[in-house]
Amino acid sequence: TRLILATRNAGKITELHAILADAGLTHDLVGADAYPEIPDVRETGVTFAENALLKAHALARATGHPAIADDSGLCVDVLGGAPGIFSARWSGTHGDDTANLNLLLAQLGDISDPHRGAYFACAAALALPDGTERVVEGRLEGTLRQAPAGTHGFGYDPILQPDGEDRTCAELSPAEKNAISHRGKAFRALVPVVRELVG
Ligand code: ITT
Ligand code: NA
Repeated sequence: TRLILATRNAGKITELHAILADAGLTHDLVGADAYPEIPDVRETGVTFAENALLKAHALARATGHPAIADDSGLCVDVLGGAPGIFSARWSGTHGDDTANLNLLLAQLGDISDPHRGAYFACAAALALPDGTERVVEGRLEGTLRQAPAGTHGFGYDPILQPDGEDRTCAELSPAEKNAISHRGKAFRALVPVVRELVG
């Protein structure tokens, strides 16, 4: 069965292929880039779950196939949860991971370690062409470093050190990150739902 991956973020696509394959999903995963005629979805929701559902519904409706979507971001305690749903465009340029990360580090300045708590959040949504929908969430709690470290992953990975780790997410191997990440947790919870509703 064809299952649309309603995202254009290359980092997410890489991780989702590994997470879903490890969970035993054998569907034919087709990215949104295979449908260039379908316009980008406007993320007008105010929560990760709302935005993930918007993306999944748009692709399911437009393609006639079941679609899964990811909306995710970094929530910083001392910033009241920002950048949150604005993580991809925090610096003003959508998807400029380096500019987004550098702006966030500048905003935190030298705020000391115990006050640098943050978590990654991921909402994983499934939508069917008939409008059926499900959404589940996962989190990865940690602390923000003063300076980036590591080359794996994407986005804010070089500055988030998961609780209980001495490395940043960008210093973990892809398999190590997927085992504990917000995205791994959310999509492993979505797999049985896909099995039930899609087959
Ligand atoms: P799609 O909407 O096409 O999926 P996007 O990049 O716009 O792609 P989001 O709106 O969900 O996706 O934004 C997610 C942002 O949150 C992403 O750009 C990263 O900066 C950050 N982020 C999410 N998951 C992350 C992770 O695992 N590691 C590091 N940063 C992450
Ligand atoms: Na978003």
